Amino acid sequence: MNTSKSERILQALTRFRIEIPSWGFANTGTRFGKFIQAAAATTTEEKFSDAGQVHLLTGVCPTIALHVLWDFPAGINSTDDIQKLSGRFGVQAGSINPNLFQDQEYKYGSFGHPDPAVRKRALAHVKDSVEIAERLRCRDISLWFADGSNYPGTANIRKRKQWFEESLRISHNQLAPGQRLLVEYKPFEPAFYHTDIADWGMALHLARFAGPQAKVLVDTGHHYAAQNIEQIVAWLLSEGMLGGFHFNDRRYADDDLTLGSIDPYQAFRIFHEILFFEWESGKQSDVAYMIDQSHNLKGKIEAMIQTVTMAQELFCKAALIDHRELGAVQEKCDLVRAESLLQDAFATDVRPVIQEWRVSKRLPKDPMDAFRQSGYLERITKQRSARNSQSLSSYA
Ligand code: PSV
Ligand code: MN
Repeated sequence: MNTSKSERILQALTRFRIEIPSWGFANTGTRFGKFIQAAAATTTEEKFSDAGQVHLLTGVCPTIALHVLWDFPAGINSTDDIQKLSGRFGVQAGSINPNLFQDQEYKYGSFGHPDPAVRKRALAHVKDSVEIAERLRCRDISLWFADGSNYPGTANIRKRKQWFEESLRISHNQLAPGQRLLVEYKPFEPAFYHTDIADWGMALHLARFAGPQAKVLVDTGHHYAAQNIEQIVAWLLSEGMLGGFHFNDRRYADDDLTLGSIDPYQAFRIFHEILFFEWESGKQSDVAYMIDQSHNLKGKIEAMIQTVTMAQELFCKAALIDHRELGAVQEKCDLVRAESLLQDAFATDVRPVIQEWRVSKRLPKDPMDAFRQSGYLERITKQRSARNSQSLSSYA
């Protein structure tokens, strides 16, 4: 590989960071049941500990996304504990995710619920989440709504849109300067007829309505199978409305598979759109890269390391594209040359340069191998298996 290519990779490595989700270390399942893992994290402390391992070995995951209902047992009063965990395990709190989908009150919706009392309750939870984020100096409050309906005629879609507009604007006005509200969309599930924020256009409208600190969050699993996600990314970038990503891969729907396991070229194309935009506009985009995966069958920490290193590789590959040349051949409509610039970059083995970079940063050359050698998994399996098998019996 020539020096200029290695330099491009090194520049990409210097800036690439990705946030890992606390819920990726916990026991999760499908709607048919949970498969309990002996080493799964059951407390916020354990989630921080596991996230700390991933960061220790990869060096690129300094923050952990937290879900308020799952990670803040004492609500807003948990922030001191979270700060202590950050200090102990070397990872900071990242995006704060309010939970507006799990309480019984939200059976028919949260911001879209016809009962104003439920909407008020949902608003109070978001207000608390903004306060939590402020105390922890977290920039992003990331909102996902399960709101929708299962049968035609059962919900007033226009009224619900209006309630969303109102509540998001109120929530936006509670933000501190510099904080952001990220609005996530999803076409279906758990609602199977209509979902209140079903696609990027709806999320874009609502984010704009909410105010200037609201942006759109793209979860790669939240699209219909044939959708061109990188085009959505390009449009949101050009509108200044792309706030961040929840990365994962999928074969069918919101499968939450590890990034790149099905279609690594897609994640590469997304990174390409971002880097091409940055080159053209001359400014670095302000986009939060986050992982949103829950691993049912793979070991959770290994799956996370696998995902992080895959994301890092795909980002580096995308950084190899010569934008000046791409722009020139696009103008000449030289389709084959333009396409091969992407294909050649994608086909380049960037791993040797990444390994050199890791060594230069005193990181293990191969984070997965280092994890397997470390004894951490064996230790936590011993410590956690009794509690996890208890939770197994409570599922029987
Ligand atoms: C919903 O499918 C989602 O993508 C949202 O981001 C949630 O916060 C997350 O998964 C965890 O349930
Ligand atoms: Mn998500």
